[in-house]
Amino acid sequence: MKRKKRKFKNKIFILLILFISIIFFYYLINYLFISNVNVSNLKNKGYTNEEISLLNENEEILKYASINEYNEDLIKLIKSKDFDQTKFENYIKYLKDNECSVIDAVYIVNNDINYEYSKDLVGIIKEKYFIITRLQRYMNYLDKNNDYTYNEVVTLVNCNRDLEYYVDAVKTDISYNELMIANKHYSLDNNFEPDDLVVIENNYTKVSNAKLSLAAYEAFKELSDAAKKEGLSILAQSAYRSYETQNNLYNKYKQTNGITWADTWSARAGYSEHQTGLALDVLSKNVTSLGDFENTNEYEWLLNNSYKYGFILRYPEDKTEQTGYNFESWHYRYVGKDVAQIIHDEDLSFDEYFAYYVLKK
Ligand code: DAL
Ligand code: ZN
Repeated sequence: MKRKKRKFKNKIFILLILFISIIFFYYLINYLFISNVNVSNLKNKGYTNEEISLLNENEEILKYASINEYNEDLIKLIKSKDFDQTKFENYIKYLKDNECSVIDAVYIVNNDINYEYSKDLVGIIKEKYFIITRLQRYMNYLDKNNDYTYNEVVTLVNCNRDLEYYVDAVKTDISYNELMIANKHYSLDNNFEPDDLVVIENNYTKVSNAKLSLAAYEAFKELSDAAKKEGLSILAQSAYRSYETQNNLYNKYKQTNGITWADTWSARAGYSEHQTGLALDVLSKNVTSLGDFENTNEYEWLLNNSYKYGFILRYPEDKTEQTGYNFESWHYRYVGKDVAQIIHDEDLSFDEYFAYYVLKK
């Protein structure tokens, strides 16, 4: 009885070994046969052993190499630092359709760019503030302004300078709250009025009944107090302006100085940041003219410190092309501390900040 059982056990064991061996040899023969065919095929095409082992890492690539002629770019491609195996087919197609280097093709495909190759394309897409949905606009703008640098093209298109002031303007999205934009491309409804306007206390303003949105006002008081501690006086001169007030102001400028002058110094009604309740013009105690403000210690202090309180100089001297307005040393815009810090550190106009960081398209 015992012997019978042992015999049975041995049989099972032998069968198992046999089964495992069959499977092992099946795969071994298969592997040796297939890879030998491939290796000699690839060797005949001109690939080195090192290259073949690289190709061998991915079935799709191996297959491609074995049915096509020797391709130096293929090796460059799989060796490149940012090569992504899942995009293999796209690289190959881009390289086939465009005369460009492997490095450029990898960069273009990795960034999901589907656009005919040119040196300009690479220049544009490598710009820090490049926004993919604006690619065609950048290329068109560059076409019309081929003396501009790629940086200028991206910056100006981000500020919508390829569009026509007022004509192509759209309604601004007020749900961005303290990041809502008002400029020659984004307008406010005639009846838009912030619902949290507060009257500025007398010791923070040179004019009575000046108003700001609550958060902007709190931040302005903090700013003004900090300046005061350093012996400086920063006071509101003009803050919130309704559509009607702005309309009267603009029309007065237009009548007195003509439309070109008016449009570079004043917003048309509906396009003014003053209507948002988030902007204000400032002066110091002893200065009565806006034009003189840039020569004051207060202006100097604001240049270095306003961002710490959430304010930015809205129309800087070196960004008039972006903002569409002349340099205004007196006009500050509340955006909150975090955003003001970025705008300060990256030296952006609010217009470009808005396109790249808020709208993202
Ligand atoms: N001065 C600025 C541009 C305004 O009128 O809103
Ligand atoms: Zn202003």
